[in-house]
Amino acid sequence: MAWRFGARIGRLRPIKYGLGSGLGGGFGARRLIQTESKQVGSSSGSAGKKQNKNNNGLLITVGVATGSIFGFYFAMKQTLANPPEFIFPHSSKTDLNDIPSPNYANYIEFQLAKEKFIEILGQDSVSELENDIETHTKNNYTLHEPKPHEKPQLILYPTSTEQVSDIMKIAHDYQTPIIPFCGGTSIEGQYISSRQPCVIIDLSKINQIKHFNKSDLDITVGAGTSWLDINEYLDEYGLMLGPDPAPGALIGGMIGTSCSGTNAMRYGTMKESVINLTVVLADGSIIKTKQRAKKTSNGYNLTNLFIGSEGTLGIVTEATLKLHIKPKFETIAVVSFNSILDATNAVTQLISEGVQLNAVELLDERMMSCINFSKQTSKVWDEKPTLFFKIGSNNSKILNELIKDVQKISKNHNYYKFQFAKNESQQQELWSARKSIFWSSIDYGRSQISPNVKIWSTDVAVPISNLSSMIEETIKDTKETGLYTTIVGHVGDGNFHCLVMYDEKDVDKAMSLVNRITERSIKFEGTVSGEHGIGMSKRSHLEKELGIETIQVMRKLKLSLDPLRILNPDKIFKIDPKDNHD
Ligand SMILES: Cc1cc2nc3c(=O)[nH]c(=O)nc-3n(C[C@H](O)[C@H](O)[C@H](O)COP(=O)(O)OP(=O)(O)OC[C@H]3O[C@@H](n4cnc5c(N)ncnc54)[C@H](O)[C@@H]3O)c2cc1C
Ligand SMILES: *[C@@H]1O[C@H](CO)[C@@H](O)[C@H](O)[C@H]1NC(C)=O
Ligand SMILES: *[C@@H]1O[C@H](CO)[C@@H](O)[C@H](O)[C@H]1NC(C)=O
Ligand SMILES: *[C@@H]1O[C@H](CO)[C@@H](O)[C@H](O)[C@H]1NC(C)=O
Ligand SMILES: *[C@@H]1O[C@H](CO)[C@@H](O)[C@H](O)[C@H]1NC(C)=O
Ligand SMILES: *[C@@H]1O[C@H](CO)[C@@H](O)[C@H](O)[C@H]1NC(C)=O
Ligand SMILES: *[C@@H]1O[C@H](CO)[C@@H](O)[C@H](O)[C@H]1NC(C)=O
Ligand SMILES: *[C@@H]1O[C@H](CO)[C@@H](O)[C@H](O)[C@H]1NC(C)=O
Ligand SMILES: CC(=O)N[C@H]1CO[C@H](CO)[C@@H](O)[C@@H]1O
Repeated sequence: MAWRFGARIGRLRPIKYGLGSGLGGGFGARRLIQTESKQVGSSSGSAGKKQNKNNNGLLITVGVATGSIFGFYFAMKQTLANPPEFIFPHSSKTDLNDIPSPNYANYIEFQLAKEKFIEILGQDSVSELENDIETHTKNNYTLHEPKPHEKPQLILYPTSTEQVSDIMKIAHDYQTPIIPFCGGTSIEGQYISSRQPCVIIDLSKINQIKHFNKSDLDITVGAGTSWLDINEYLDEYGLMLGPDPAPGALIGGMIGTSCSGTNAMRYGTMKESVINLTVVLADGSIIKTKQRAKKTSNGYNLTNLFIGSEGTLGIVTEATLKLHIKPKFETIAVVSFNSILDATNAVTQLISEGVQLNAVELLDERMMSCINFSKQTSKVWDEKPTLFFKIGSNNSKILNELIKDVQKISKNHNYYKFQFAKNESQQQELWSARKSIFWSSIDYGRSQISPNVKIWSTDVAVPISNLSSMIEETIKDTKETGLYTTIVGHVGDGNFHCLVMYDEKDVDKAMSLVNRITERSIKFEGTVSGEHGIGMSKRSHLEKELGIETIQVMRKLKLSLDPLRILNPDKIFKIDPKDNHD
């Protein structure tokens, strides 16, 4: 009997608080005592009841006494466990409801922190200017808009890893929320100042090319370096970076969102492009994730952990990146089809037959007609689903063979028209359509839908064999809503964006369409975000994709690296049970 009590008490629901020392530790310890005494009491009580049925007074007393002794014993054992539960929770996961709300700097503490920031950086690198605040609140493409009060109070401009480390030490001491910021081109609400007070660290001044090693095909740069500047620097060596997101994006932010772009099919995403990193952690420690060797079997891949973590785990200050040799010969082929299904089936066949392509972009007929409409390109286009191919090789004969392969397979799928560029200027002309999609869509929307048209872009990715069905169902769905939508897809990666255009009065209809498209990707064994990330827009979708337990493991990692929850709070998943944003 007593043994059974013991066993039950020993398996009491563990106390999962314990966010480390300070705020969390104190809180956890209080809870521990409360819960334990309550549980011990109730266990003994129910045992007493059972014995009562046997109508044996002595047994009851013995039962209760043994219960209390064992209860006490196991409570002590919990407390003395190694490490004690109130210092470090024993569970492998962290449930949102098992943690208290974070506790951030009050007004006075924030003023003290601000003085210290100025001491470290100098007055010139600590900005409170209206214009600076605005440009670090959102961009013109943001899908998930901040609320009017969600603005940073300070923008800091450090120039070295050491300064970032000093800033984090202060932020840690005063529990000040910090958001790392690079180009500010992310669109899913990745740098919303959801907590007050809030400080943005703008890394754009850490922008040196530190070391270029041509023979190893790697380059070490500051987090604030522009990918376009790196490509310009590498041009004379015939080298390039893989990822190509928005022109304004900088390396640190590209790592933050694990971005890609049109070249990802051939060269991989940011996840495949980083060799090693210098990272400043929440408490100000500086780490290097590994050495420069490309191949390694050296334990946890911390480089990978930081890529796509949206500034929630650490601040990247320097990165060593992989470089690619530009193909000596590259051309553009543009192939239109009678149906979108023919186009996607052609892509599936090209990929399954291993035809080496550098990029495959799909524009649907509505996108083509927006381009036609807006006259952003010198050429007039067939208003049909169209594939844009980048095909490259270091050998012109091989290039010609590849073009023939693309033509042959497109023919199997009844192409409508096949064109390829024979010289540089034709290449630019053909690719210009792909480049103009965003402005063409806006132009069309403003003139045909509403002068205040809004555009929300979905970002799903599915396994390539499911792409045709995914797009087909999506188009059927969009047509039924009556909303105007265009599609641009990095279809070689199974990733496509459906741009939903709407007037403010149709916002509910538009959002429910966006939600259906996003969640449809899960049915097709895909993801709710192929390249734009989660931010605050897609947290609930991510939970549906991965399941609550996987999110709890992410939260556990977050709390182990950033126990005070000061690094970019509220992004990717919730860290506060009182967070009411959907
Ligand atoms: C017109 C347009 C086209 C786009 N096209 C593409 C595309 O083709 N492919 C694509 O993948 N994306 C695209 N994007 C999205 C965007 O360009 C990418 O997400 C890009 O990677 C963001 O980089 P950034 O420097 O602007 O990051 P920011 O917006 O500054 O930051 C992004 C995230 O990273 C975090 N962060 C910033 N700096 C650091 C750091 N040093 N350390 C740790 N975390 C950090 C931030 O806190 C934030 O959560 C496009 C956006 C626009 C507006
Ligand atoms: C947003 O658009 C407005 C008006 O077109 C422009 O003045 C402003 O500079 C843009 N902001 C950013 C951050 O690009
Ligand atoms: C590349 O790295 C190797 C090893 O660190 C070094 O010997 C060589 O000098 C470097 N080359 C350049 C161009 O920096
Ligand atoms: C570790 O992660 C990096 C970044 O995503 C990736 O490039 C590299 O291939 C990974 N390394 C290993 C050994 O898995
Ligand atoms: C990557 O590792 C090399 C040592 O092999 C180091 O010199 C370099 O600074 C590291 N890169 C970063 C960004 O930390
Ligand atoms: C493309 O647009 C032009 C001008 O808007 C229009 O005249 C033409 O019919 C369109 N082309 C096709 C093939 O639809
Ligand atoms: C490219 O080719 C087209 C068609 O063959 C020709 O009209 C044009 O003049 C060429 N342009 C250049 C710069 O050679
Ligand atoms: C996705 O494709 C696989 C084949 O790779 C297929 O078995 C599965 O049924 C498809 N999923 C859906 C929802 O159609
Ligand atoms: C020397 C060299 O890089 N050769 C490559 C040229 O491209 C073909 C295919 O595109 C490769 O197989 C060669 O290795």
